[in-house]
Amino acid sequence: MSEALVLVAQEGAVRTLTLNRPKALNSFTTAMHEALAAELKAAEADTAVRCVVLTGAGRAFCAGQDLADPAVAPNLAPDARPTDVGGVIERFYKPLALRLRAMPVPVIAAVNGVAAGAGANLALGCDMVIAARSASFIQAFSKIGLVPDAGGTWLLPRLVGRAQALGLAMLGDKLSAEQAERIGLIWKCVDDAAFADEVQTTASRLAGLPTRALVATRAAIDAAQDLGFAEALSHEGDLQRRFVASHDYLEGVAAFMAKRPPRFDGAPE
Ligand code: T3D
Repeated sequence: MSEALVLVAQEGAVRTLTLNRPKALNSFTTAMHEALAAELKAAEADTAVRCVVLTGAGRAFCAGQDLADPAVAPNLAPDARPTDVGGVIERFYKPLALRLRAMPVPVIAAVNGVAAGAGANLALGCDMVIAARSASFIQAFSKIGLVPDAGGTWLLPRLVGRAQALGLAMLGDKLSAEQAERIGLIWKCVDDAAFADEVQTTASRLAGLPTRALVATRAAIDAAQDLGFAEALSHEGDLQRRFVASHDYLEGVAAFMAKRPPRFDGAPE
């Protein structure tokens, strides 16, 4: 039996999904897209999951689209019709990027090695990117005559500003994890030896925090990009009004007053 294209592991409330095509640097085929979508859907539906970690098997995180996949590989025959790359984006990359942005729990990209093309932007679309020091990020699109996709045109300028976004996207150079941390593209770069522990510790911490408030924080920060200051303040007020009714708020305040650690359950308010 062939090995699963996405490996699944559960430790406490942390669900780890590992892209598993190491020989092709975990690049996306249609089948791997389908497997990842199914596993994200399963994680969404499982109330025992309070944090998802996305990572890659072997030496890469993900090299983006599998350029040999018949669904997208250019057909060089003289009378061939162009492959429907736009259709692939609509069917697979767009739903994947949207799903990550709407997950009911925090999502960490644990970038264990090279993240190229859509693989880089898949990582950047997660809530937090932790990269091993030996990992790297490449906006590889310009090297093959394409533009950034999987959310790259939206994410890059918001993360690092227009100047850095254009430099990264036009030149397509390899950016080390250390540089990525320095310019604010990712949350953290950690030594390879400490990487697995750092990912698990951060994931466990997130899993023990008030899940609903974390997810609302993500949504509010994203929404604020398109709001004026006064509107953002009002939106924050609306959210606080909603969250003071939550069990996690009552627990957080009770724990503070009693000088004990809180036990958040992440339940709906
Ligand atoms: O086209 C559409 O559908 C639109 C959607 C586009 C989304 C995109 O992601 S476009 C960008 C696609 N990705 C790339 O262009 C990256 C291609 N890969 C690379 O540039 C390099 O492999 C890396 C810089 C990522 C790593 O380089 P290196 O030297 O460490 O490894 P390598 O030797 O190049 O690759 C190792 C193997 O993985 C190799 O196979 P082999 O020779 O051992 O049998 C290589 O062909 C394979 N591989 C790596 N990336 C891909 C791939 N095979 C298919 N597709 C890949 N993207």
